Amino acid sequence: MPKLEISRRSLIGGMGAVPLAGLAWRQAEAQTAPTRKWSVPYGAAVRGGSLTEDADYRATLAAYCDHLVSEGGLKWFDLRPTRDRFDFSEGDRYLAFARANGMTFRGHTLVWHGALPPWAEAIDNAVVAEREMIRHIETVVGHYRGRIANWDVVNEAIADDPQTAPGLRDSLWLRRIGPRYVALALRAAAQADPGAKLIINDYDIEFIGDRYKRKREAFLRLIRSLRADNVPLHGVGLQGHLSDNQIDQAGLTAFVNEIKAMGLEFMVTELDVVDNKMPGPPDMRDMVAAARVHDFLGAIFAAMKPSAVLTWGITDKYSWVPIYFKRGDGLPNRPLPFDVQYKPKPMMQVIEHFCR
Ligand code: 9MR
Repeated sequence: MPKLEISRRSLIGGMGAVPLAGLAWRQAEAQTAPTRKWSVPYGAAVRGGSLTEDADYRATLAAYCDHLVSEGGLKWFDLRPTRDRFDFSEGDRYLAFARANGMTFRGHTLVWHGALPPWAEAIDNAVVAEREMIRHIETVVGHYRGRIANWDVVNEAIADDPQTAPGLRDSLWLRRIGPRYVALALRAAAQADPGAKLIINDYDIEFIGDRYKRKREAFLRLIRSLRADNVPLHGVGLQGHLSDNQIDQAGLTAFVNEIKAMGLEFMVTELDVVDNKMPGPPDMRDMVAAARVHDFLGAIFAAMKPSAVLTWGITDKYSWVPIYFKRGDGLPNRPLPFDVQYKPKPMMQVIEHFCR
């Protein structure tokens, strides 16, 4: 494993003060502070090719992250190219990197509407769907039993605009098994590794607007019904793919308060800023993105400390955002806390401000 190639001083030292509202940057303190083990652990999603090829990438992850999660590798598409073959090579590699650097590795994701291989998409009946879903969870959680302590068991179960209860997203799992697939998945995961924390994860509940409010309500409805049925569930993940939409701070704080009242953990699982509709000049855009993250984390921390904050990648060099949300002005997207040269951006200051 490479030694730390970038020091905290060289990363943070060149930044200077950033005049972000409500944020006093204590540079001297930051230069001597430990880079990890913040009071709320920080982490990032990791990518395979970059991990092999890019030493600065490895060093930045090792310098800042207490958690890692894989962007791919543990999705059905990667794990199960055919029905009967489970390929753990990518996941095992991420886990080895995480462990060698004293990080914990979270599993993403066991049951999702996306990233399904063609053979799974083609499942056309309830018996096979249930059998394969359970076999998947038993095999994958079983393989990592005692080594992956935190799983996104069900990802994005809520419809984008839930008009009527229960408001679940159309997916292979809903179509073939019905709404009970969520509880089935959680129960199977608990059985496969009773020590693992089980999370349900979703997005788009943090913005101002009726659609987001409806999604928030549907998500809470699902969580409450799982609790009422004594389904094993330890926490709720909010992805946090932010954008030019304003954060509904009161709504988000109220949501997190509900989670807290149920005795569940809350974590931020995929934070980044989709910046295709934000101002052009990079400096200005970085400030707007940081302010958005400030609003988002501020609303969450007003209710409770999350158990972790993870960004969906760590550097603008490697992100899903340009694939789907390229800018009209041709300028590169800047969705993540470090730029392409691995210099921390104001977004990282905001994360540190809340988490350290
Ligand atoms: O960033 C991920 C991208 O590299 C993959 O191609 C894609 C499909 O597997 O998934 C992306 O990650 C998604 C995550 O798994 C769930 N929430 C939304 C993320 C961004 O699309």
